Amino acid sequence: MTNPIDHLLHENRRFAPPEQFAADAVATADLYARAADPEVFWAERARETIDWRTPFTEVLDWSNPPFARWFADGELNVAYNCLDRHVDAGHGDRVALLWEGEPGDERRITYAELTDEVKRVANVLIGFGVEPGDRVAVYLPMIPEAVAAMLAVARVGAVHSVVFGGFSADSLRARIDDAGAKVVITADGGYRKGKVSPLKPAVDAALADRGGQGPQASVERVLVVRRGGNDVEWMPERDVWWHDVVPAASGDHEAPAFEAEHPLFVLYTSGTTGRPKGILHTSGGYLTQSAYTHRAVFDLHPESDVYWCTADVGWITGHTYVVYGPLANGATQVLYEGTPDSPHPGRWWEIIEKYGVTSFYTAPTAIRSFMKIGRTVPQSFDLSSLRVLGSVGEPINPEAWMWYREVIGGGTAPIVDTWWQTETGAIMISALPGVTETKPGSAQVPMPGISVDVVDEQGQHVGNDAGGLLVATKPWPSMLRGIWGDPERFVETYWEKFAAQGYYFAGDGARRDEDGDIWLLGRVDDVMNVSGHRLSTAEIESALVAHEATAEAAVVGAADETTGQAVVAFVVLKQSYLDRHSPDGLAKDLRVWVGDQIGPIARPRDVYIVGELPKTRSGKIMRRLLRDVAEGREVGDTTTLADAAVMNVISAQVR
Ligand code: 7RM
Repeated sequence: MTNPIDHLLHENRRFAPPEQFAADAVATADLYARAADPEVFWAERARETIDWRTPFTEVLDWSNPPFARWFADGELNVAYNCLDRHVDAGHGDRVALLWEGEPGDERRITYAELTDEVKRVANVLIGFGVEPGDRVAVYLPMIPEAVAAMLAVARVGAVHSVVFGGFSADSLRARIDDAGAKVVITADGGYRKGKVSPLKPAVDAALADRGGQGPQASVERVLVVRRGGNDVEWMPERDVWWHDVVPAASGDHEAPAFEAEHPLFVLYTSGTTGRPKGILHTSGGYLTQSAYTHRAVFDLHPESDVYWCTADVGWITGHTYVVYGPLANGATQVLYEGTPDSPHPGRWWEIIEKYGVTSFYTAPTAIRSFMKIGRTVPQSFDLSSLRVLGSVGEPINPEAWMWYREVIGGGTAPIVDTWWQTETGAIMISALPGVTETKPGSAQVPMPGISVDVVDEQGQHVGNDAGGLLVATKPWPSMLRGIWGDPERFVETYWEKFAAQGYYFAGDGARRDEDGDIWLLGRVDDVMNVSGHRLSTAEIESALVAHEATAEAAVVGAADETTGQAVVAFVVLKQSYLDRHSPDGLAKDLRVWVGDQIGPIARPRDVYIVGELPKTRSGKIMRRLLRDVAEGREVGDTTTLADAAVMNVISAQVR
């Protein structure tokens, strides 16, 4: 196979950073040269970003690949680095969290207050018998207690497993069992879409007596925050209200030191098939890369910036860029409980105006859903405080990138498109906002100190202007250390494919353009093969979204007698288009459009206009389900869908 993934689209727009931005930028162009020896570079970053209780003398130990050890003889306390040291440095009065509840209630919490709260929660956990290495499940809404809970677990050297609050009792149970959690921290409920969405009942169901079926729940205690005010059942020997025990606990707690490789958290990813994998991260390397990338990529000036990452703490983006990165850097950030459209479609933009947000990090799926409703909503708010915009989670197509830049960023704020994974722990590929000339749709360049490549099936570098598979060619500090309880699956999933080269296989298709910049092309499992041409989902979807009618698109390969596979497209239209036009004949126009934009080989066989696309709860399109529909099969497992009803509607529309 000479060309593992065909390249079809061409992009020649470039945007240099504003002059003043570049002049004041945290990250400067010399970093790339200073990272010529990554181990030297990361050792410097580890010393400058972390207060080590015991300084490390070893940097990387790669003597037992793929099990890396970074800074292994150093010792630290992660929570101390996110809290106490800022207070000790005189920043106790700085606001850490600008919390906004969905109903409009608000709390401002300083570093001193958050430190005090975390010490008390740490003492409560110790009182429950939690010891270093024990697992604690966290199942909470986006409230300050979620941040405090994670940091308290880290502070006592236990391991948190945060389970997204939208997951069901069954998913929660599977995760509690796999990790063998001793304590669960939850809430009665939280606000979502204007209503209280209960959480405690799911915990009760997850821990319910199993009548001799399956493992006995390992959980001894459930700590419950009152947020929703909804009625809950109570098991007095097991359940404890947060407000009864946390304020009453001692506010004295000396943060003990743990080894750099002490486990920090497990986070489950569902992946495309089978049992969720508990991705394991450890302390020193993870915190180093989280804090460093957060500062460099978001150009953090902690005295003046107001940062906001919209991710839930139930996802890796919430772990790294809501909790550990920003707090290690002493940032002031917004934390928002609810959905983007509650109680009105301008809620996010209202929050940006209210708090004067300077740095905003969100997902392409959110940007495209705002494109769908139209620019008049954001344009009725003052967004002029924004100076840097980030994107994460999926490829951002050039059309959405330009909309983000113009409508949200006022045509000047640099956009950083950040590629990384639960497994990588922190950002791996991104522009530096004061350095890189950005290019709509491309994640562009590896971070200083990170080595990635695009290779063919044999692991050979593909060169510029060619597509292939994305790999990391050297270990990095925040890399996963394994899959909880399953070292073989870890080796097999990520390291076996390129064992000869010792590369980490990310599972994503990518290409380098003629400048050597990297473009992400979607998951390799989703690549289509049409008459022997390997086509990526990202490029055809980009072409579809570049049409004036389209807000969102998903394409899949469906079995086809003549071409092997045929491209089948599902598109969601913009409200502004529907207000002015009838969608009759549009499917045909879109087929022709794609053919004109990128060539006849990519022209979809079928275009279906649908109301919504199937997405995971973190907003990623689930193409597997669309493939089932396109091939006329029964739709497969929909348990990880955000809204299970979407597939019924799509199936009916296609039939
Ligand atoms: C951070 C996160 C990881 C997968 C990854 C990609 C996709 C993430 C981008 C992206 C194109 C990006 N972790 N992905 N960021 N694709 N451009 N900037 O999302 O574990 O939940 O997902 O997400 O496919 O492998 S994750």
